[in-house]
Amino acid sequence: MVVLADEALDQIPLIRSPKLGANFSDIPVVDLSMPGSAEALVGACEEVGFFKVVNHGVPVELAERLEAEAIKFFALPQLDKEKSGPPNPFGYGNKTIGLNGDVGWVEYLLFAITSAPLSYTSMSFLEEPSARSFRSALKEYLQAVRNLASDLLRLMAEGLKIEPIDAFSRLVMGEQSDGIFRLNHYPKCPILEKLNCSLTGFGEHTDPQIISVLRSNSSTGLQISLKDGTWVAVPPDQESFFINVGDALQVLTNGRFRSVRHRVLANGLKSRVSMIYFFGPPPAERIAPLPQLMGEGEQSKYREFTWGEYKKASYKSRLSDDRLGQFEK
Ligand code: GA4
Repeated sequence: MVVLADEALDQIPLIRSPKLGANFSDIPVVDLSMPGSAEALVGACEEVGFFKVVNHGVPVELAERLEAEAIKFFALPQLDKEKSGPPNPFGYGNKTIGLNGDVGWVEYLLFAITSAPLSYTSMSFLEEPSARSFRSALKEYLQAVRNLASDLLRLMAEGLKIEPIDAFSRLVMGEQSDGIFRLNHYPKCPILEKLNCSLTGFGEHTDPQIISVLRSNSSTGLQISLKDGTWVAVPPDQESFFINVGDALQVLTNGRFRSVRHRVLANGLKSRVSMIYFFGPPPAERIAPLPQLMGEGEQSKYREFTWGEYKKASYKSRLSDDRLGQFEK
């Protein structure tokens, strides 16, 4: 590991990569206003496990309002922010990720989300009367992104030609479903401009859930790993949403869809703010390939587990671990 003069950076893995920043111009785009979007979505989930959604119908102002509230929060004095932490696993976190020693150049807020009625874990700063605008921006944003996720999951069933049309969406829209919402702030790190390497903002991993819906500001940093193992940078687009296939969806499709490995590198010049809604099923839900998707005689590639079991195993793992590996047959 390269040792930097700044002590705070010492603990964070530096990724050596001279050519970083080359953008991947082939990120699949799903245009919800176009015919054929269901097939485009399925193709993207199979080939990459990642796509960008345009003409999604979520007003850009909703994301901008929440982003502005998040920026205000992250600008508070450190001690004030820490009153809403540590994340165990929900709350404010700074540099440490998860419970097993992962670190990154990032601070964040993690909320558990329950549906029907939509609610989120409270934390110290949200109780303040001054957090009213944060709370209303959060609720409106979450509701809009839930509707988008529901549309996308229905489109997925349509594209795969399976019934019922809510085969996927029912898993994450029900009362007991297990959602998580994350607001990330990756401070800019000017010292990087002088070094020929990058700094880990959020280390490589796959998301355990079904799908994740991400929106970021216009700062670069997100990278995804393609089938051949190469890392490519995702050009930011604050008007679009980016969707990750998660581990649970890979299992539900018996490996047909790909849970995409991704990571975020710190930016030297501009801080990055991202918001991600992770859609998980109820803890008791059995995660196994949908029978409607299995060909004749096709066997499941995974041994059976519930979402609760998978989550428990996830929290015992390190970020970069191959979490699905231990459930493969
Ligand atoms: C990755 C996806 C989501 O950000 C997250 C993360 C969670 C956390 O930050 O607390 C985990 C990580 C994520 C997977 C493995 C465990 C749990 C950190 C970690 C090392 C909120 C999630 O659900 O899983």
